[in-house]
Amino acid sequence: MDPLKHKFKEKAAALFAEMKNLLKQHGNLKVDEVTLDQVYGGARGIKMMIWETSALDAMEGIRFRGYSIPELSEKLPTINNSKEPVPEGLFWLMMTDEIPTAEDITWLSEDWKRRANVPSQTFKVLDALPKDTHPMIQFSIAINAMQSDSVFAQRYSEGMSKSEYWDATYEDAMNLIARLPRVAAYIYRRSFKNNSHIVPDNALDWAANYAHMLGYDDEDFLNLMRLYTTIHADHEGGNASAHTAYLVNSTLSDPYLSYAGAMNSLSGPLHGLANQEVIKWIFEMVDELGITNPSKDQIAEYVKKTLSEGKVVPGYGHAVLRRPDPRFIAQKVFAERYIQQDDIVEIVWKVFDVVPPILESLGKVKNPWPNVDAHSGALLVHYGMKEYDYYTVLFGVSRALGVMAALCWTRALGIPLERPKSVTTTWIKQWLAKQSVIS
Ligand code: CMX
Repeated sequence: MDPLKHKFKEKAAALFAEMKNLLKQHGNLKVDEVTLDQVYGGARGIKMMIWETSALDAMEGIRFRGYSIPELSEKLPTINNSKEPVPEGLFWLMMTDEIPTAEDITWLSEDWKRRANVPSQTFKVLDALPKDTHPMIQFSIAINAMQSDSVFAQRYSEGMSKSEYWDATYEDAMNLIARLPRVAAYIYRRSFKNNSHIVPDNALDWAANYAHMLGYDDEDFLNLMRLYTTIHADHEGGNASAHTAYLVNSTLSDPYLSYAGAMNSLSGPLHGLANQEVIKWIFEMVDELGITNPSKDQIAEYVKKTLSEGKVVPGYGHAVLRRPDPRFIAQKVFAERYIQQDDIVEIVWKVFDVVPPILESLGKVKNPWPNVDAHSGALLVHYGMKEYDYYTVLFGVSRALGVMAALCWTRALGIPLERPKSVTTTWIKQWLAKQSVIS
């Protein structure tokens, strides 16, 4: 058994026993109350699922196994002279709740290389699609196409015992993560670079190799990809893409089918697609104003126009966060460190000054601050990746780390089929009448 799987097995067995004991002793205690606002309001804040790999605090932002992003930068070991944390380290941490050694992540990086062989039909399926198919649709289809290789589906059909579900999920999770950069880079090169594909460089770590296969070998871009794929990896379980994967996987659909579902969810403009919408919105603003360095007043006017047209300001607001997203801040710090001067980056920083007071003045927006998507596109444009239709695929490659680690935990804990209760408005009115609230 490989060292990560071995460690995971021990940790998972211990948590399983603890969970059983907690449920036996306290299973009928209430952890939450649900208001009518929450029932009609997208189930905001209702505690109803287990997600071991990260937790989101409204004020502090994301913590992965208790560590903030700056703490991860300090504590996670690096490889290949990386100046940024590498996602191999974060994945190990999410799986084991332990900071890995440099040796651990070197092993993991090599293991993903061994698993990276993409089933050939995946490329044939992609090649059959019109070239202008949105990259996220191609990505979702490609993940479904790889499903024929699912260890979970194969072993289930052979009568696998429940106690082995975590093991088969682990194999699929590791294979899927290993293969995504190749598939995602293939989509980029076929959509935007005339089908001129780039072979992997096995001397590189996972994120750097992805950057290389995309066609960007600048050392700073490799570091950007390491940071990008680390900070986008997980955002607790309730966000739409993670929750979709959790729901689909709860039916014992295998990790490929679950992750394709997650990617369809990430493709929405209120979620992952917002990263393309931000840059599109900035490009349109610059085009309309006819200048590359608009003033804060000009940006404010453009923001007001966007709102008056009944649209949202992309990259701002969040369902949980109530402060600037630390993932936005991490990217700002990256830009300050690596980029001397860049018009689009400067626009992003001016927008950061201008938008919050305007959104606050609407009196209804709960969080006027930037989220992760407000900054990422400007960094990509700086290094030459201007094809913003592709940006959500980068997010999707990264998000696999958190979701796949979490699915290993979910299957190890034997979490059952998810099936919340829905009600009708008629039921609500009858219920209110019983509370003597309405007659
Ligand atoms: N611009 C304009 N209006 C906004 C807004 C924004 N950025 N953010 C919230 N609002 C509006 C909502 O549309 C809602 O208006 P109505 O009552 O008229 O429908 C009102 O403010 C209250 O919304 P909220 O409770 O503050 O926010 P929600 O939890 O409902 O929604 C989110 C959160 C992210 C969907 C929303 O802030 C938004 O649409 N932001 C822009 C899109 C975006 O950046 N999404 C990426 C989020 C991060 C990610 O998942 O990747």
